[in-house]
Amino acid sequence: MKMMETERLAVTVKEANLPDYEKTAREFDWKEAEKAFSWYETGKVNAAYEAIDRHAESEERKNKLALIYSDPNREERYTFAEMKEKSNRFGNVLRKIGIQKGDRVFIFMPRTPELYFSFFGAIKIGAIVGPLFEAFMEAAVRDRLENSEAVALVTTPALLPRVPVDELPALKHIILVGAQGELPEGYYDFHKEMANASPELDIEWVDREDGMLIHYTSGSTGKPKGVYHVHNAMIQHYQTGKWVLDFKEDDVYWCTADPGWVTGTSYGIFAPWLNGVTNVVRGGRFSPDDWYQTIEKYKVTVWYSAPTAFRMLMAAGDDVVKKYDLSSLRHVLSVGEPLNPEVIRWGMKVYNQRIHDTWWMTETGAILIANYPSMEIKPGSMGRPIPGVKAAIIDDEGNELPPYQMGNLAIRTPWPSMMRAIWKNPEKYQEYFRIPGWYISGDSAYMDEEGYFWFQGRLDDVIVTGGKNVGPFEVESKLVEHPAVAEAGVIGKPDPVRGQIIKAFVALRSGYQPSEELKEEIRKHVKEKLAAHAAPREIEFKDKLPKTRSGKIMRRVLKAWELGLPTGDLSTMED
Ligand code: 6R9
Repeated sequence: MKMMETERLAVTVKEANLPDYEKTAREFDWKEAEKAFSWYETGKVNAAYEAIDRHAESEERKNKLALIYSDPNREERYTFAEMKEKSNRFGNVLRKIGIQKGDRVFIFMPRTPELYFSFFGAIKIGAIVGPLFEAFMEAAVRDRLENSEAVALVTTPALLPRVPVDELPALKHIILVGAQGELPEGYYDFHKEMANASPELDIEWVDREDGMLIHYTSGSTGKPKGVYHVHNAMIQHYQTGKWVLDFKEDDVYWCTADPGWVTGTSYGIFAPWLNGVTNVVRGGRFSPDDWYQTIEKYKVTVWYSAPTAFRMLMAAGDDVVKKYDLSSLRHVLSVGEPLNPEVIRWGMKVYNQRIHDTWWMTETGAILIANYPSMEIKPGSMGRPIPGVKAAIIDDEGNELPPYQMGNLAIRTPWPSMMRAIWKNPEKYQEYFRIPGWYISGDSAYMDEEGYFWFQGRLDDVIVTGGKNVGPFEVESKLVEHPAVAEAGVIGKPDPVRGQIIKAFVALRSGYQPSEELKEEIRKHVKEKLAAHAAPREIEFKDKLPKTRSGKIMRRVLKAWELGLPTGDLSTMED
């Protein structure tokens, strides 16, 4: 990898919360961030208290809007005081049925206000919450409830058939949102119980290292892993909300992620509410018109989404953008996958906003590397580590590699929001820390001489063709620059001569027909704009690429299909 002239996008957000990166990175200590919370003095903590009650008890924020919820059938608004009351009631509902500190309470339902009341109610009494995507089918639900030994589940009558209750001995209580008629023993009507519960609750004060959340994440093999997080993570949710999301008192924030994905809890729940910011939640399915309407109607100022969504919006065309007034937007961010430079250029054109990429993982609990509003963006780079965190590229022996050398993206341990365990799987947990002093992310990247990190792919995805390392992301980004290409997934296919050849799966934008000429034209585009050795030797057109529910292109599935191998765990794949 050689040094290169990179495109740079100048700073547009002048009064950002991180005025001087170098200085903050030099001087910052996590102890500083802790001082924002009362438990700094008492030692006892509850993240739900800090996110909701703390504001509900303050004169300035108690009547401030905490949640603006909308979907095609519902629109509701709740102040911090109302959020406190609702979550208190739900905490009492859980206590009444016998839920105790440390018990796992799972939530399997669509994004609605009840999901958020349940989430905080459970955390307030010290339970550990497990949020599940509403789209999970029976096998996915079973694996997660079985592994976590969840005691209670909040769900809806429509989703209940996918819960194999009889096969889950630990699961004692089912709370149904929208229950009708008489319920058998062990089942409860959410709204009825809430109405009967007290609005006052004795919060369970816990230790900062006590459990708060389990997020299941799938690996390429085996069952999904239960990534376990503790209350202490809130320090980093709060601080990255300030520095990276750049929260200010009057912001209206919209994170498009579902709480079934870690982005939907760390940044759909904790970061905004720990900072006392008004949070928009949009239920229902993706549609460009609905999304733009959401921004226009609620005057969203800070918007956190994902590359897959931006690519879909880009494919929907510029004309829809023009139908809406998006002038409230002041800060746009992305996470989950590499953010293609083409998407950033398009964002500048149609939103007049730089899209800020951020990097982190379920396991890391919060953002670790980011493009700050106060910093130049280099399109295609994930940015620089947050102050208080050291990231490096290391080889398999733990040696730090010089700039531009591709290797393991690793983080110095610890940091506040780091996972504390893989639920009931200490061996898996240890694998991340196999090199002493480092967390090994499993991503491959390089760093440039200014300390910006450049993602190359998951380690398993890196392609070695004719002796050269090629990151699939570079090739995919070139592919989506071509006007016919909506999305692309690139894999290495075994080849007797070159070791691997590059194969691209391409979904076309509407209006384009698959043809041999088009393949040739696309191949030529990559060859001329990137490198001859990086041009895909094979291109296959697909209507859709396989993706996770959080929108990530599943290259391992493309590879398995190509090679006729087992696809591994598919529970997180979209329909
Ligand atoms: C938050 C989240 C983690 C994996 C991670 C990496 C990919 C996330 C990225 C990115 C390139 C970015 N990823 N952010 N790749 N650029 N800005 O996504 O968590 O679902 O656990 O996924 O996602 O491969 O290792 P999770």
